[in-house]
Formats: sequence, C-alpha cells, structure tokens
Amino acid sequence: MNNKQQFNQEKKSKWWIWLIVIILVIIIVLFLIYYFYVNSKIIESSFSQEPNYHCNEDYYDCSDFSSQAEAQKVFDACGESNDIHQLDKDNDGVACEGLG
Ligand SMILES: [Ca+2]
Ligand SMILES: [Ca+2]
Repeated sequence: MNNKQQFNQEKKSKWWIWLIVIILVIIIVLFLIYYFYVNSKIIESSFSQEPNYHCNEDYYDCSDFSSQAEAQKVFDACGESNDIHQLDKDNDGVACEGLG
C-alpha cells in the first residue's frame, strides 16, 4: 500500500465517521424538536385548559346555568358550530340569552 492509497483509505474511513456524526446530529435535532413540541403542548394545555365540559352529548340546558356568561362559556368551549346542547336555538352565537 503506497502513501496515496493509505491517504484514500483514511479519507474513506473518515467519510463514514462524518456520515455517522451527521445522522446522529439529525436524530438529536429531531428528538429535541419533538421534545420541545411535546413540552409546549403540555405547557399550553396546562395554561389554557378549559374545565372539562361534556361536549359529545346533549348534556346541558339553559336551566342548568345561573347566568348567561356561564352558558356562553360552555357554548364556546364545545364549539359554536356544533351546538350539541341546543343552547343557541336561534343560531346568533349568543347562548341562553333568556338568562340575562
Ligand atoms: Ca340541551
Ligand atoms: Ca342565541
């Protein structure tokens, strides 16, 4: 093996090392992105989590609330377009206006 071959051999082995390093860096970066994404989701949900309302069945009626604001909170939390509790029968976006 002459010097040139030896040099090429070293270059080749270094190329593999760099490839492994790059792959590891990509894996670490992806892991960090995922980690921060999950963490931000947890922080977001712990700060802005609404009380758990029943939103998948007709569970509330206007008579269940003592104020319009309370009814509105449930109406907004469950999604205006999906007025499952029939709190806004006239579809004007204001729930239980009769409560005042
Ligand atoms: Ca109802
Ligand atoms: Ca209404």
